Amino acid sequence: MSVFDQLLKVKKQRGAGYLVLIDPDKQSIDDATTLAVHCQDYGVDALLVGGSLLFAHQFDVVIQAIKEECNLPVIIFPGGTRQISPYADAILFLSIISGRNPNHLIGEQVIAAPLLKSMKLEPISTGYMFIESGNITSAQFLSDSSPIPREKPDIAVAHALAAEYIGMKMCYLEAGSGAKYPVPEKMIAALSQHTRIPLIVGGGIRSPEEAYAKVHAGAGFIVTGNILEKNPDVAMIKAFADAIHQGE
Ligand code: 1GP
Repeated sequence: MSVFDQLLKVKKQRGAGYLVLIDPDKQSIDDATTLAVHCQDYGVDALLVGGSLLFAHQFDVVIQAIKEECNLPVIIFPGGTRQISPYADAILFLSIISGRNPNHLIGEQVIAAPLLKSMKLEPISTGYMFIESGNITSAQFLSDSSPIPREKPDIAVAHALAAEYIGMKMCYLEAGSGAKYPVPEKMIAALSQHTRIPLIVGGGIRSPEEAYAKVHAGAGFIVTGNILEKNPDVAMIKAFADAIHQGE
């Protein structure tokens, strides 16, 4: 079964899925592996690996180490074409559709596509949308892309519909890692009402209650990163997983 089909199955069976982001720049290999094993044991559905930059030259090594210890699907969440590894199970094949920078709409993808083919890495075509979140995030700055105003759900809906009609499989609403304000529920609800592709929501989600509110509004998948990097506590992982799997 493809990783995308596994994600759809999780969403169907558990109401929504919980994805934990591991940024190789922010953790040692040992810490990343320990976190991955805790995630597997306490209810996380899949791991995302990636980051806005790549200071540490250990992308392959981190993914290999995680795969040795943990059976969860490992999906690359690439900050650029240097973050591609044959050891992962799939990659979010992102196009920054909220921006108008052609390089991040199609240029980087053209460079990456033959590499993915040769590595037999499953691409999961994803419309990536930045949502204004109270500060300029690393991903916005580095990709030279403006976010969608947080009080304009209609603009977000139009983008998500375009993603669906182009044939993208998922839509990722990104407030940015460490965002001051996460993606508003009103916007998630509008997208969930008007589009059929699953919504991934991440950036600035700091509590299980917030995660639950996003799922209740219509998020299909919740991503957390920072909160577990700061506090890789198993009780916290379980609390997030339980809140997100409310449809179980
Ligand atoms: C960033 O959505 C992720 O792409 C995670 O954000 O680190 O703020 O949880 P946080």
